[in-house]
Order: sequence, then structure tokens, then C-alpha cells
Amino acid sequence: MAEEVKLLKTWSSPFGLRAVWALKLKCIEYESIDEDPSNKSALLLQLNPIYKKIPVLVHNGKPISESLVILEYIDQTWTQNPIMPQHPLEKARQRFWAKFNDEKLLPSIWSVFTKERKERKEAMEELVENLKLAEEELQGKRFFGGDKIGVADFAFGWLANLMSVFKQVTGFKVIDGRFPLLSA
Ligand SMILES: N[C@@H](CCC(=O)N[C@@H](CS)C(=O)NCC(=O)O)C(=O)O
Repeated sequence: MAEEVKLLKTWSSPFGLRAVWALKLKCIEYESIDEDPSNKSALLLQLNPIYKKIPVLVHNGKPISESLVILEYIDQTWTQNPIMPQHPLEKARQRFWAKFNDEKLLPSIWSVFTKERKERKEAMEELVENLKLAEEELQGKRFFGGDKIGVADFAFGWLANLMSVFKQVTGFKVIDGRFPLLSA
């Protein structure tokens, strides 16, 4: 049976891009369905009724939501070019840094976007602290897991595609000379 793979996403969403990158790495063809988060389609509401967010992967009619869950689903369904290590400790580390990105780093960058004056300054300090933690974790390694790209690297992928937008909006260059490994 031919497989049917669809991905509901927006062009700009770092969460959607995680799934795009993983499907590309696995050489999986899929239909891309572009959503407007400010005007959600009936299809999105039907497929992700709990969070009502993109991305949603639809594999042979079955929806999977939440980008980190989608990454693990993709990895277990199409096993070529793995993005999750085998060893439980390495797996735990990948999940830890992906969670750190989503629960600490991304909220701190969002605060820099949305807060003003003193609060923005404080948010920037917190952002830099979080970036330092990630930079330290990368010492001596190319990716979070060592030589091979993994789920944590996909989680941090927004640094590459949203940094220039961030700089235009805030005037603040997120990744400067202090973070050579994150930059690389
Ligand atoms: N935790 C979710 C976050 C997804 C998310 O925030 N998606 C945004 C687009 S970047 C969205 O659909 N927003 C619509 C909304 O918040 O109602 C994931 O990892 O998939």
C-alpha cells in the first residue's frame, strides 16, 4: 500500500520546520498543507482538537501532534538516518535538551520580543544565561549528541531560521561571538 504522508504547518513556524527537516533527512515525500494560525482551518481543528496548533503530521489518515512527539514518530516509523540514539542515557539527554529549548530558551526569547524597557533587559539577561548553558553543553561536540544530528539539534534549529528576524525586530543579535558552537 502506498503511504500517505501529510504535514500541516506554516512556513515560519520553528515547530513545523522540525518535522520538515526530519522528513527531508529520512527522504520521505509528503504533502505540505499550509495553515494560517490566525485563521485555523476546519481540518486543523479536527486533527488537533486539544491544542489546535500546527504542526500536525498525518500518516495514512492518523494524526500526530506536538513537534517533539512527531520527531520521535518519524524516527521510529522510517528508521533510516536515525535522529534518536539507541542508548537510554543518550536518548534521555536528547529529550532533556529539547525540553530545555522549549521550556526555558524559547520562552526567554519570547519575553525579549514582548517585554519593554527594564523587563526586556532582564529577559535578555535570562536569554543569554540560557544560551550559555546550551553553549557549554556543546563543548567538544558538533551536535548535542556528539557527531550525529539528533532530536535536540532539531529543537534548536529555530536559531538558524529566526535569528535574522529577531535581530530586525529587537536590534539584538542573539548569536554573537560568545556562542561559536551554537552559531556553527
Ligand atoms: N508545543 C507545540 C507548539 C506548536 C506551536 O506553538 N505552534 C504555533 C505556530 S508556531 C501555533 O500553531 N499557534 C497557534 C495557536 O497558538 O493557537 C509543538 O511543539 O508542536
